[in-house]
Amino acid sequence: MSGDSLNWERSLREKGLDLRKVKGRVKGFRIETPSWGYADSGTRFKVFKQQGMPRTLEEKLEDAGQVHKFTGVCPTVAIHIPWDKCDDYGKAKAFAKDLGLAIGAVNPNVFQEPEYMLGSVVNPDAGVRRRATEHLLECAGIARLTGSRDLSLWMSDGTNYPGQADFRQRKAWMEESLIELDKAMDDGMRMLIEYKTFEPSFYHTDIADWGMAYVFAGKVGDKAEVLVDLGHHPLGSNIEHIVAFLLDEGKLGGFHFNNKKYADDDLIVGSVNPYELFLIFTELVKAEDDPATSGCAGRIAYMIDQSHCIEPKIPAMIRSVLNIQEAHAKALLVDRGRLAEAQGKGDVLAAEACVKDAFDTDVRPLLAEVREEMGIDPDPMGAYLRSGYEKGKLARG
Ligand code: PSV
Ligand code: MN
Repeated sequence: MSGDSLNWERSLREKGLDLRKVKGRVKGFRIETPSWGYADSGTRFKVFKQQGMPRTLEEKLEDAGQVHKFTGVCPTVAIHIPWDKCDDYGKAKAFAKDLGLAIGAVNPNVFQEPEYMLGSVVNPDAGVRRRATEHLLECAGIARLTGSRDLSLWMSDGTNYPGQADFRQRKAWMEESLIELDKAMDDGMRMLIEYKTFEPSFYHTDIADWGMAYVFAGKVGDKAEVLVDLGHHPLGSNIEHIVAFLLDEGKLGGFHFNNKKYADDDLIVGSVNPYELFLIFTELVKAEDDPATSGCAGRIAYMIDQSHCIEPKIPAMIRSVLNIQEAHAKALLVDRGRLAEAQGKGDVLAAEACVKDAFDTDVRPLLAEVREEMGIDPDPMGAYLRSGYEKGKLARG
């Protein structure tokens, strides 16, 4: 069966899958885009400035509105504070609403101020630790004003040299700060704890991997869950295994989609390793269908975290959304009955072929049909490029 792409209609028929259900799940899958992904960004070596970049939160929301308009599945926009700091969050919320959008996760930023050179909530200076925790509390307040459910925390803290700091002391400070934040959060709000193996520090990171994030989430309690950013693992990590493990523990709260080839985490999701993305979705879809994990799977915030460097921003975001939808749709086509049977028999090759068959299925015509049924253009990228919005952006100066 390998080689040619499989036909999705035949694939559905042969597996006895319900077309309406598959389409319904594709239509219902929401993806949040990041405000910072629309603005000028680059690497520490160079920011290649593009023309017509949004300068305010309102302009970023306008651009995000285009992604939602042409894909139909991106109605929320994550904000980063202070990058998106504004005087009136109620007004920003209303502005978003007029565009058919809502403000999504609020991301505190404890990595930019000069005071944070040696750390934020784990800085050796108590005054700096206080300042960083106050910023987290401020963001909880902002989330209340914007009506956001999620506070998405990436703590950049870490050290560069052996002996620079006391790991356990820092662990205690981290815990203290997160617990204080938890107390300031309303019921129904969530704290998503992100991990990253390295960068900006290179010797150790205070929340280096999913296990550490899981432990902190456990200490904080019910509101805290783990956020998996696809770019934040050592090379060779089996991310789908981590995803399945966290789902099984009921502690997977969010995703940051992107692609990493070596170290950076800002490439278009699914551009380098679409099979990995599909395998991750296979675990997610399975967890949605399992009563033991469906509660956790149903709460997951799916967000893109990409600051594109050389790509035009809105098309890059649209491409990311399309890649995610393809991976999701393919995962919906895995023949679970056949897979369970092969696994039960220990038939390694049949099990692997079962997963690969779904991946090899060309779901693009299925997605085009879904889009038509949603009343949008079956070719979101083409429709956006024809719309003239890119040209219109240039008027911003
Ligand atoms: C850090 O690399 C990260 O993934 C965090 O989610 C930040 O909030 C985001 O990127 C933007 O810098
Ligand atoms: Mn991230």
